[in-house]
Amino acid sequence: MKKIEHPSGSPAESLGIKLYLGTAFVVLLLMMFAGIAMRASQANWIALPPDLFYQLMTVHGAGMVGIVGLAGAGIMWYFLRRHVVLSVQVLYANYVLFLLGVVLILGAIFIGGYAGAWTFLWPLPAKSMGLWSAHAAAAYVGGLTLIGVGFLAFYFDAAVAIIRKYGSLLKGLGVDQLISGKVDLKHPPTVVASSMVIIVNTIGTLVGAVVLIVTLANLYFPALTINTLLAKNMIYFFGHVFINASIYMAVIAVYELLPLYAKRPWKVSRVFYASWLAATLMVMGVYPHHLLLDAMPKSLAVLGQVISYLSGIPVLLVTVYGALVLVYKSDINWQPPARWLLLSMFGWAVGVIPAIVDGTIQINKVLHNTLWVPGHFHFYLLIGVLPMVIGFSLHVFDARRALNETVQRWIFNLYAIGAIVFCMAFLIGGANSVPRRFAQHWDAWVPYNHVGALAASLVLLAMLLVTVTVVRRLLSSGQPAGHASDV
Ligand code: HEM
Ligand SMILES: [Cu+2]
Repeated sequence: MKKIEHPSGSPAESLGIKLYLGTAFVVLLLMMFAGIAMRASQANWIALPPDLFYQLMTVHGAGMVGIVGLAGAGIMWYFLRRHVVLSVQVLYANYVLFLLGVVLILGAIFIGGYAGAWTFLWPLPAKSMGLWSAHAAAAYVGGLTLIGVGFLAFYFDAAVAIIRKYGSLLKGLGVDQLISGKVDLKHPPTVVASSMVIIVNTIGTLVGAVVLIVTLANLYFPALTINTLLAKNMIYFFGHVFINASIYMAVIAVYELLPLYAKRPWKVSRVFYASWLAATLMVMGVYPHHLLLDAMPKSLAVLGQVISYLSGIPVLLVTVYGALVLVYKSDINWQPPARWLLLSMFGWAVGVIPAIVDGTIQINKVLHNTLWVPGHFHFYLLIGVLPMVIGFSLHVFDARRALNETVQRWIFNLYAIGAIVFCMAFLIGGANSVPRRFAQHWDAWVPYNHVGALAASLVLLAMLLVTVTVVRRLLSSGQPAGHASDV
């Protein structure tokens, strides 16, 4: 494989990316530990008091979603920086706001006892039945708001940079080329994906900020309220868009790195542009699939179902199909990063299937609020997004120091098998009507939990070993590796 040195990365930039990634791996490990504690408690191996279970569930949900967002932002920034001029100060500002938010959230949960889940569903933060104070809820909501402000600044900087170079975000997205049919084969997929994420996640985060601020105000001025169903709509719009945007940021690693290993370029096309445009519109219209059980207008529920079928599909298809075409009969170099990136394609593609099943109204009536739901999203987060982050991290720093192939292969297998079994235990439990978000389980449900907790331990072990490898490379002074757009 041709090794290309980083063309323009300043030390401050490298350090910024290292901070994002190093923080991500440490937090991922801690949150996995919290996850295993929950699963082991459901398996009756340890006895977590229910209040602690829900605190862990809150920190795990918020922590995982937030940190995947941060890692995705790091990946996006690293590659987008090769094409447009980004501000390194904003990169750091986002990081600092993120950390401040985390401190507030940790204090809210472990000092204040806030345990209302990461979704802070209205009016739960204010109605704790004495379990936590208004201040604790305010610290949680305030922490999320700080993180949101950081992301808004991050996207604003990226938006300005793309508009400066390409004229508009729609041009970044390739819409003009899609319409005119004159495809510029040099237009980077990274800019397409980044433009999409900037558009949807700015809107999503702003909606989130509004409902966060209303929630905050209500804690101290109870007369100030919001319609419950409206609040739920806003929260799920924000939550759905944010986690999806994290996937769409992390997938840039596949566009930029897989071509390097397959020694073939990843070219844009009209189909590619059309898929990303479709995803831009649909990711925002699909969130009603979280509200199929609510008293929503039927038309919106139907819209939620229909778009659920279509939403993830275009980008997923062009990406997975593109990845397969890229490696098919290529003389791909199956080094560890390439393996992880291909695993991510598997996890993302397979995880979407149970998601679509659950997005069907008739099925949702039965499956919603069962472990089927964590089953599908752990599938595409644990086996889809995390492998993107891992593949990127193993590739990007100190690429000249070879990885021990045999050891890395074992770690990879351990992770893949553990993660698949772990998700299947959730899915099978859900198919048998085991509810989600229950601290205590009936005896009949416990066998699934045993399998899940065991498999999760394998994942944690593998992740620990990956983290050791990654952190050693982050701490070394080696230069960041190249990427497809240098070729
Ligand atoms: C070894 C890895 C992991 C383990 C053991 C684990 C375990 C768990 C458990 C036991 C639950 C609660 C399920 C229930 O409702 O009873 C849960 C929920 C959740 N997990 Fe994980 N998880 C892992 C990885 C991840 C990852 C990588 C992500 C995201 C990137 C993630 C995001 C979430 C979210 C968003 C929830 C929902 C929390 C809620 O219902 O409010 N988890 N996880
Ligand atoms: Cu959703």
